[in-house]
Amino acid sequence: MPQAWQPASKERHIDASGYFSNRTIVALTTPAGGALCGLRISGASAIAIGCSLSGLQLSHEDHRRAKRVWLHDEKGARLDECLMLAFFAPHSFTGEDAVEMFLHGSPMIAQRVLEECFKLGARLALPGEFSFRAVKNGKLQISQAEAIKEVIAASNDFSLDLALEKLAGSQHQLVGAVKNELMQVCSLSEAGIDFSDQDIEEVSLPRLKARLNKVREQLEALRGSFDRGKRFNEGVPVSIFGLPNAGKSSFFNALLGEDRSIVSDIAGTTRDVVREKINLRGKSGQVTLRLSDTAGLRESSDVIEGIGIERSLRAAEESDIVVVVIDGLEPHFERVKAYLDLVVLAGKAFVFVISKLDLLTNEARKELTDGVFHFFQQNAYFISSNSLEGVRDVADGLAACAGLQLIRKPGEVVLTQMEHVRAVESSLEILARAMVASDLVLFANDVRHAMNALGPLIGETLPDDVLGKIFSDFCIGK
Ligand SMILES: Nc1nc2c(ncn2[C@@H]2O[C@H](COP(=O)(O)OP(=O)(O)OP(=O)(O)O)[C@@H](O)[C@H]2O)c(=O)[nH]1
Ligand SMILES: [Mg+2]
Repeated sequence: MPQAWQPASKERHIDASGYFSNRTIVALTTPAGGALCGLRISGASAIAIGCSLSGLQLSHEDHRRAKRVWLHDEKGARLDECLMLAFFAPHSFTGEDAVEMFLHGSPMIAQRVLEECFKLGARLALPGEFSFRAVKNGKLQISQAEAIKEVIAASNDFSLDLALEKLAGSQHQLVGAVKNELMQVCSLSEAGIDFSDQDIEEVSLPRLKARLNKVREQLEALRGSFDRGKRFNEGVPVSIFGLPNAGKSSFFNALLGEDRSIVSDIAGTTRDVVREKINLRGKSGQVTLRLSDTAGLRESSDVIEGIGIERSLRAAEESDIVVVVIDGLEPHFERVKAYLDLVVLAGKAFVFVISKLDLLTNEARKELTDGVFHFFQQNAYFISSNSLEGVRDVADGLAACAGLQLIRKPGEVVLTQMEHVRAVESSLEILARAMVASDLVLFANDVRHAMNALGPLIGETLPDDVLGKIFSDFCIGK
C-alpha cells in the first residue's frame, strides 16, 4: 500500500542511547566567530586533556582558578593562548571533572583545539549532553535543565522572566510540594487501612478526600496555566477585524514594517487569514504578538470569500485582543457592531483604530471619535497607514494590552510544555477516580498512582528515549 504523504519533520533524530555513554565529551559553548569562543570538556579524562593541551599539572588546588596558558598540540605546535579553568568532580556544572577554556574567537582555532581533544580521547558532545549529565549527577533538576533551553530560546521579556524563574526552581518546588501532600494523604490512608478497626477521624475517607480536593485545585490551576504558557513563548493572539476596505491589511503591514498582506482598493482583497509574529516593546518589556490580518466582513455570494469571512470570525474568537479597524471615510458603525455581535467575545480586549487619518478633517475626526464612543463605549486611535502617523501609539497600546494578559501573581507557575500538561491531566483523572473510591484501599492506590503520574514534571520516571528527546532539542555545548 502506498504510504500517506508526511511533511518532513523538523525533529532531529538522535539516538537517545548515545546519552548513556560515559566518554569524555567536548563542545564549543559559544558560536565561533566572536571575540572569544568558549569550549567545555567534561568527563573522566577532562583534566588529563586540559593538562596535555596546556602543559600544566592541574591539581585540586587549581579548582575553579582561571589560568592564562598557551595550548599546544601533540607535536608542540601552538594552538592558541587562552584562559582555562579546571573543575574537579563533583563541583562542576556536570558533576564530573571538567575544563573550560576561552579561546580567541577564530573558527580555525576552535576546530584545531576540538580536533586535538578528539585525538586525546574526547568525543563531540550530543545536543544538551552537558545538561543531561548535570541532571544524571543530581546537579540540576530536569525542569531546570528544560528551563535552560527556554532561557536560551526566549524571544521576549515575558518568556525570559518565566524561564528564569523556572531555572531558579519554581516549578520544581511547586510540584514537589504537591507530591509531598499526595504522599502524606497516601500514608495516612494506608495508616487508616491498618487501623480500620479504630475510628480515627484524621484517617477517615471523607477527611482524606477533603484534603485531596485542595491538591486537585492546585493541579487544576496548573493545567489551566498552559494556555497562558503558550502565549508567553508563542505570542498573544491578536486579530484585525473590520469591514472590507477599512484599511486592515494596510495597518497590518504598517505595524510589521513590511509589505506582507496584499493591499488594494478593491473591497474583498484579503481572503485567507494572514498570520505573522511581531515583537513590540511596551512599558513592562518586550512582548510577542501573533497577529492575524483577516478578510473584510460583508454579505458575499462568493463561496471563497464566504469561507474567508467565516475564518475572520473564528480568528477573532481565538484572539485575546481584537483590533477593530474602522474606515475613517466610511465608518458604518452599525454594520461593524452587527458583526462584532456575531462572535463570542467574552473576556477579550478591544482596540479601536480609525484609518485614513491623512484624509480626515478635524470635524470628521470629532464625529468619528463620538461615533466610536456612542456605539462601542471605547476611545479610538487614529492612524494613517500611508504616513504612519499614529501607528506608534497603537503599537504601544497593543503592547500594554498584551502585557496585561501575561501578568503573573508572584510565584505563579505557568506550564509551557505539552508533556507536563499531559502528566497533570493524567494525575487529575486518577484523582477524580480517588474522589469516588468506596474504600481506603482503592483510595490509597489511586493517590499513589496520581502522585507517580506527576513524575515527568520533576524528572522522575522518565524513560530513556523521553530523556534523550528532551535533551536532543538543546543546542550542542549546553
Ligand atoms: N489614504 C489612505 N489610504 C488608506 C489607508 N489605509 C488603507 N488605505 C487604502 O484603502 C484601500 C483598502 O486598504 P486595505 O488595507 O486593502 O483594506 P482591507 O481592510 O485590508 O480590505 P479587505 O482586505 O478588502 O478587507 C487601499 O486602497 C489602501 O491604499 C490610510 O491610512 N490612508
Ligand atoms: Mg485586507
